[in-house]
Amino acid sequence: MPDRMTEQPGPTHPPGPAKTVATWAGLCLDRPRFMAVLNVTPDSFSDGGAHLDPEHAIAAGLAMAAAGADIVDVGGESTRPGSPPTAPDTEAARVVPVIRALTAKGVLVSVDTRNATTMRAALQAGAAIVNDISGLTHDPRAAAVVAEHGCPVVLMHMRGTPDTMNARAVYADVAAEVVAELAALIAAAERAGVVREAIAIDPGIGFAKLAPHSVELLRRLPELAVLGLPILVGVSRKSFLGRLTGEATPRQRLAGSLAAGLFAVAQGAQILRVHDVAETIQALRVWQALAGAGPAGGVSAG
Ligand code: PMM
Repeated sequence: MPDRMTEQPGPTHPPGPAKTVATWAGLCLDRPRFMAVLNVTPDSFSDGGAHLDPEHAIAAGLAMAAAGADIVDVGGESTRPGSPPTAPDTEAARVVPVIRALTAKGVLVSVDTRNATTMRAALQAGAAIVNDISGLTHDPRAAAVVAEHGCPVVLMHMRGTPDTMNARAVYADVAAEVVAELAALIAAAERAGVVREAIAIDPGIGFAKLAPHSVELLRRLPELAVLGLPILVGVSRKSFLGRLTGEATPRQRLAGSLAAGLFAVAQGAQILRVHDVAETIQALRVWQALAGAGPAGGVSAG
């Protein structure tokens, strides 16, 4: 597995809307970065059950890092629409051994949780980043944990909770409302002591969004740049791809995920949250070589 300090040059940004080059979580965002999804759950919509066994999860996380993931995002709670909450103790027991093993091997790990006790346990186990689908609103102690640790944090937009969010997917102007609600999340995090440089934002594709909302948000992703923070996007295997293609099985949505991921990068996404790391990097390399955005070295002479 490549050490992240000696990583090979990866794909560069293809031509598209102007982006602010920044560093976040120690990663220079002069090129697209990849956050790999590792759900240590029995029931996640996209890969539920595949990595519930810690040994399998650790092996899968190492393979994702070896394939080129910049971050491995370890989650212990299913957040698919309608899913009930997981007890934070159960969640922490799932993620901590996996985080400890991955970080011991030099992998940069984020913890995908909305619970402060799980954040704290994960950070103590070596996680470097908090990824909170509730944007630090679900648990009133969460922002303080992030502020105290001074760690990078992903603030994702959603409304309600996974079991109520679909009923909250009502917008007059989805992009403008998501920008305004993200701005409010950023302000609240800053009031709690989180420094602005620590924050990345995420429009929350599929969270309190129906398929047309997700499509419009991706088309209007450049509007999020007004917030001046790194943009992370997760489209991988999501249900809007099923709506667009008729493919009902999340694991069968690789082609759609690649198309949507490339589109998101062209629209200004700087970090892509993906299940299929090698395939995504391959697609991006080819696309940017054809677009003339990447080094010719992206294509071998053979
Ligand atoms: N999507 C899922 C879970 N966590 N976190 C962020 N920041 N962005 C996302 O789009 C996101 C997330 C959905 O479930 P999955 O883990 O099965 O992909």
